[in-house]
Formats: sequence, structure tokens, C-alpha cells
Amino acid sequence: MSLKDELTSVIEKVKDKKKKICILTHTNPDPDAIASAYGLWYFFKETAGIEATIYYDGIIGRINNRIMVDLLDIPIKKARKDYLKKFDYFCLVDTQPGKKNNCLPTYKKVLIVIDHHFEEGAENKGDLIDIRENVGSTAAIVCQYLEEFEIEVPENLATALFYGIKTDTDGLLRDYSSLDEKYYKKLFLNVDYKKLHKIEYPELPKEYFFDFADAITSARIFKDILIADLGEAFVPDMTGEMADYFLRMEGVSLVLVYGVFKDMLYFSIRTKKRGKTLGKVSYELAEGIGSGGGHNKTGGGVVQHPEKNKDIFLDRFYKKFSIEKEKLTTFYTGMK
Ligand SMILES: [Mn+2]
Repeated sequence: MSLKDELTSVIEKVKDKKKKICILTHTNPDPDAIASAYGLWYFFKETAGIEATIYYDGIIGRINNRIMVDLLDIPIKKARKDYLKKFDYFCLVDTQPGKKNNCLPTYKKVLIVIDHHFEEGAENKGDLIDIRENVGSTAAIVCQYLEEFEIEVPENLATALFYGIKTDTDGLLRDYSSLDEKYYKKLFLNVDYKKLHKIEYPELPKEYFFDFADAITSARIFKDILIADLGEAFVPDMTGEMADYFLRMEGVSLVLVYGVFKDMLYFSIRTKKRGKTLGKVSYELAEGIGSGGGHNKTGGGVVQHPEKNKDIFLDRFYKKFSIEKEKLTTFYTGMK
């Protein structure tokens, strides 16, 4: 069956009875998850006349993402405690059934799953399971849905989807596919640049620079690997932000940044090198003590009970990359 046929049968199923649909992102949603949810929301509106509900759990931490939601009028809300009872169907975007980074219990049947993370033996029970590990963003897959049904993408949605693809692929520089490239270029013509600029370069709170200072002073290097500890992070997304930043340091090709937020240890890993599988590495680093995932050049996750599991996690990281921890030094050692 073609993708369009599969989507058509999903629409037929929900259309007449005006079913209540909930679109769920992963915990602490990033721009790709938010944009994909918004795109799927618009898809249901245009094809079935249904106004779905978009829920997330955790927090929308990163300032850019909060401004994105605000400026582009994205109807995303924090999941209420009793949300499970209120809907006939659930969709998952940028995550999949059984993954620990979403709040949907595994017994719930799913209508549509759209994701681009590797499958970790999830029980993929649903009407339409669309997991494409080779694609750089979930947003690009959603773009394809909209295109299949010849739905015109309004400016705010185009801006969101563009930003989703851009952040997940670092502007078509890492882990991207021809699908990402196609829609990145197509959406570009319809982006609201003023809004995009405000999203990408927002005013930053002082806490941001406080975390930044911690990241810089704690950074330690072994060969081409840099590790930084944020201590208490003011938002979980700070680890990814700092990891991206450190990856720009000359001579560094692999970065780990971690920090604690609400009694959980968040971590992000980045590399410049080809042929890495950091998603899998992250999964293994957190196995049994939390959860991890990602792609080739980016990975991340969360570790529970950092007071006892942080050292286990770090030792696994040292071992994985043959780091002699007594030889870790600051990057400015020997500088004047
Ligand atoms: Mn994504």
C-alpha cells in the first residue's frame, strides 16, 4: 500500500465520527518534535476537519523553543494528568511506542507514529507506523504527508517545519537525507524570516550565562574528547546547546556535556567524525539506569538517581572511548 493509501485509510477511520485525537511529542520537546506535531495537527484539520490536541510532558525549556511556540501560534499544551481518558486516538511524533522519552503507556494503541530514531524493540502497534532511521528530521516526513494531499503550508507552519529540519540536521550539515534537503529548500520560500530570526537569536536569561560559565570552567580534555559538567542546569536542553558549542573548539571531535535538572542527569554527545553511531552509544550508556538515543553524530539521554548512577554512567563513557580519566586536563592548561 502506498503512503497516501495508508494515510487515506487513517483519515477515513477518524473522519465521520469526529474522533478525539491527541498528538504527543517526546518529553522536553525540541523544535523538530514541536514542528512535526504542528504539521500533523494541520494535516488532520485539512484532511478530516478535526482539531486535534497537541500535548507534551516535561518542559519546553530552551528559550528558542518557547519563542517558537509563541510567535508561530502553535497550539501545544502541557499534558494534563487525566489526559489518557479524554481521547479516542493517540499519535506520537519524534518518538515511538515503548520509548521512555514519551509519557504514553505501552498498552495504548497508537493511530500514527512518525519518527526517525532507531527502533529499540518498541512494540510498534498502530495503524500507521512510519519510522525512517535514515531521515534527518521528523518534520521532513510530515512535509511529505502534507504534499501527498496537496495541502498548502501557511507561513507560520512553514517557519516551524523549516526550523525543525534546520535544528535536527544542523542546517543540512549532519545526519540528513534527500527528503530533508527537498523540504528544507521548498519551505525556505515560505518562511517568515523576521520570526525565524527572533526564534534563533532571542534575548537570553542570565541563568544561561551562568550555565555557560560552569560549562567552560568544568571542561576537561583527553586527546580529541571534551567533557563538561554543568552542575545544576537551568533547563535540560542546556546540555545539547553547550555540546554543539564545544564541538566548534579546534582539535575537539567528540563532546559530552551533562547536567542535573530536577534530580535527573541529562546528557548530550556530539561528534564531527563520520561513521559514529552516537544514538546507539547513548542507549548503551544509559541502559538500566535511564534512557538514551539519537542519531549518528548526535546522541543524548537521561540518567535517573544521579547521586548513585552518575559515576556508573561516566565510567561507561570513559571505557567506551578509551579515556584515561587521570589524564583529563582543562583545555587552557599550559596557556598563558
Ligand atoms: Mn527529531
